[in-house]
Amino acid sequence: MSESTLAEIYGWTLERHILEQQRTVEGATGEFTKLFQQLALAGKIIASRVNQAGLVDVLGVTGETNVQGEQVQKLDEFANQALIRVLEAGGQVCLMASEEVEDPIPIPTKFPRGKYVLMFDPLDGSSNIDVNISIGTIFSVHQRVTDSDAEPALSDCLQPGYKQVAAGYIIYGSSTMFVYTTGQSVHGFTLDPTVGEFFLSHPNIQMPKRGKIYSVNEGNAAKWSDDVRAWVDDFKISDEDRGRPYSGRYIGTLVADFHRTLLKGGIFGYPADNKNPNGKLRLLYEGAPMAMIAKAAGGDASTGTQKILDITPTELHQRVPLYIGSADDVAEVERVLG
Ligand code: AHM
Ligand code: MG
Repeated sequence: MSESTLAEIYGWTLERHILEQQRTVEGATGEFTKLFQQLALAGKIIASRVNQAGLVDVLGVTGETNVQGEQVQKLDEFANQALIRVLEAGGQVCLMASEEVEDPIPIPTKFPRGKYVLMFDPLDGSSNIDVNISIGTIFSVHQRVTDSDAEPALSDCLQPGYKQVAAGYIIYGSSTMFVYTTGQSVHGFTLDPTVGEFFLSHPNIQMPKRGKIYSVNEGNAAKWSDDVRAWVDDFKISDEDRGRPYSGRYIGTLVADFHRTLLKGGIFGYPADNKNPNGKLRLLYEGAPMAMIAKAAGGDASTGTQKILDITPTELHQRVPLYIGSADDVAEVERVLG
């Protein structure tokens, strides 16, 4: 990398970028900027612990089972606590929800409450923690809809994705990146661990209109509908005019599979199947935030029959079939399943 590019990158921290963006928002109070400072801090704390995996005692399970009926990994629990402790004291949030916690998480009365509702998957890709494969944190930000004098309630969480004011993820991979959108554009920041700051490395990310990669857990094929099987088989045929065959890539961490799809295009799918009629992934802190990012980058996200951002949730931990990626690739799966 040339010195001038380095200078450009080091000129733009995540904080400065958000401050600049907020300057153009009428009536901005600085609360949003502070919320992102807290998210970045939590991300740095989690990244530092992830990077010590194998050296300190953070691998393996806690022995607990979470609300999803899954074994809780030590790092899941650490990430969950890091986010809650940093964000509850920040003063920007009035309610939180986490994949690891059954009910919405109130802010203790000793802390001030802000107007934002934050939902997160603290450590996505749990099955990859112990094997040194990328994992991540996903977050979704809404404004509260209940009266500011009232107690925040579940209804503050159960809002459709198109009402999100921001969404993002932090990927703990070969480097740590913070990717977010407020709806207009998507920006990626890479952590320089020697400085302890996220720097703008991927401004204005655009997803290719069509890709060459499909990403799905084909081990589930026997449980899929004929339509889903036909959709996947179609990627493997030899047809130059239709850009076939596609390459197959599947990491098993949504954040990592989505990050690749965002940068390179193509499609990630986690279909419904005959055992899981709503698929596996959760709407509020997996599907909806990733859908907001995809859309802002020129891509799309769908259940196959409905846009992810249009779904009004009825439950906090609601699951949803998810097809997300390049706009043309998502349009195609909607044609097959619609
Ligand atoms: P998690 O949030 O408990 O880690 O589970 C969600 C993960 C996603 O990251 C990933 O896309 C999917 O589950 C992988 O599921 P599978 O192992 O069934 O392919
Ligand atoms: Mg997850």
